Amino acid sequence: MGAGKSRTALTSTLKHCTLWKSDRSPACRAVMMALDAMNLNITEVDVNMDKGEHRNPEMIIMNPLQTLPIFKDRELVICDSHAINTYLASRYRGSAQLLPRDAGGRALVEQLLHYDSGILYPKYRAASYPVLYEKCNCVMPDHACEIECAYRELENMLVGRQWFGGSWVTLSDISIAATISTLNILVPIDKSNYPRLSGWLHRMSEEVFFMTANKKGLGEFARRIDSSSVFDDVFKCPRSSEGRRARTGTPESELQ
Ligand SMILES: N[C@@H](CCC(=O)N[C@@H](CS)C(=O)NCC(=O)O)C(=O)O
Repeated sequence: MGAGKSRTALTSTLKHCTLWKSDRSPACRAVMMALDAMNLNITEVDVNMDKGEHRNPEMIIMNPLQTLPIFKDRELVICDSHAINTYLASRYRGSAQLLPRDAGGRALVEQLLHYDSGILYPKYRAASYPVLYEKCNCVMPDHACEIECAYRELENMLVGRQWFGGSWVTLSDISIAATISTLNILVPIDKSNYPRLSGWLHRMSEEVFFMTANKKGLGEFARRIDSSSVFDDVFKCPRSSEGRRARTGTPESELQ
């Protein structure tokens, strides 16, 4: 049973919170999925990374690393998707499902978040940036090999379990799903070599939050990779998390 299907919490609107994001970024999609899984509405601002908007002076003041996502809750600014998600879960939902409250359960989820941040994400970056930014039109064999190595590790982690962090969907599944669904575009996951991993990704793709928060950006990333062309039609106005969900055609009632 996934958190997306079992949610009972009512939608909360946090008017004092803003997320600067780009849909094609897996790190941003991880935060958007967590927001949707927790039924939290905040202001979302689209930033066009192809135009370098994340390097504008006002963005660099918030995040000297010049990356997205950037999250602001009143005066607090957080610039890492994993830290944003654990903050949101513990500050606003106390969600024992997505982020266990007991020290051991939480450490297991955090271990996977560190795996995503320290192992998976650098592989995504190494393989995709030459295609996104250097006019390279394929994933280099060394990078593809590194990604296959991660698939093997993840396949082994899933022995005897349906989800990475425990018996249900946790924040670790959400972060890993954002990265792995994107890597799957660069180096498709072979079902016969990685049956558990492809089964898990299929289960994740059926979660409501995956459909509302990951699908569209994944498509944008795939088109961007295919064409290496720059999207100009990116939605520019600040809007609410609720508005983004509505555009996917998913009724708000299904999110509760
Ligand atoms: N560990 C960070 C990684 C953030 C990151 O590297 N974001 C990418 C987009 S997915 C970025 O902003 N890259 C800057 C660029 O493409 O110029 C997180 O999880 O938030």
